[in-house]
Amino acid sequence: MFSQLGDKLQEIFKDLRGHGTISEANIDAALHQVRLALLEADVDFQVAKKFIARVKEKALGEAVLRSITPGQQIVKIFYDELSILLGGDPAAAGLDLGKPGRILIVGLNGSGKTTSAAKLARLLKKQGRAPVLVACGLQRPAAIEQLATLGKEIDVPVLTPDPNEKNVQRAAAAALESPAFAEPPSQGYGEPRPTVGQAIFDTAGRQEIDAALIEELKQLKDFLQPQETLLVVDAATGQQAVSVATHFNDALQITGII
Ligand SMILES: Nc1nc2c(ncn2[C@@H]2O[C@H](COP(=O)(O)OP(=O)(O)OP(=O)(O)O)[C@@H](O)[C@H]2O)c(=O)[nH]1
Ligand SMILES: [Mg+2]
Repeated sequence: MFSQLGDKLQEIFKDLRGHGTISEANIDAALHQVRLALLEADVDFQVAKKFIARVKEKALGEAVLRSITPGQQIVKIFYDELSILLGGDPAAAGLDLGKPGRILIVGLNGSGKTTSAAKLARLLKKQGRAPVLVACGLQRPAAIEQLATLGKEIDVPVLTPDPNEKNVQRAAAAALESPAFAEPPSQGYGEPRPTVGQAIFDTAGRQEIDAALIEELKQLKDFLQPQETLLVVDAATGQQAVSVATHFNDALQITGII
């Protein structure tokens, strides 16, 4: 998807650069083609529209059109705005090493929550923190096993609920009282040894239309008061990602996206 979009943009930019002088009509034509290319790449309509409006406003600035290399400058505006659109610099998680941290992982079924929870735990461990993975997806026993297996691979403790526990809030409460969270294991961490755990709560997948399950997540969030609520989305979902992110954000005020 991105390589096709890249090829198209290259073509459009090559054409723009070729012009010695550039008129508003040249810019409009290029923007029209870029918009089509974005929509063909399954970029959300509103996102494409806002992007085009921002580029146009900057490109029509006097300084750009009167410069010696207007084509080059406009290509640079495109490039800068595209970088922002694609995420800019990743933000660091707002976790304080000195305080116990709680990270809630949410997302649609099969979006990669459990895998991302383990990747995040591995990253935090590398940074000298003491992550603990907590299984809060209680519907499927295999989901708990999956988290336990991943935790073993990266040598991070995994807190699993009592097999009879059907209430996620109680499962989360039990995990927070567990010694693994309060006192991270003495081995396997660098110096200085972290004194408090960073708990990552892996939840069961939801469909954005499933109000009851979303409500359960809301209650879990109210109970946990996590510093971070991270939404995991599959990078290949295209424009659907916008509606998914909007729904989850409305219900849970997410703080970031993986
Ligand atoms: N290629 C690729 N596959 C991934 C990635 N993350 C997860 N997967 C795969 O996607 C599938 C689903 O990943 P999970 O982490 O189990 O997703 P989940 O959101 O926890 O799924 P549920 O708990 O069932 O809702 C698995 O087969 C993963 O191996 C990724 O970054 N790249
Ligand atoms: Mg999972």
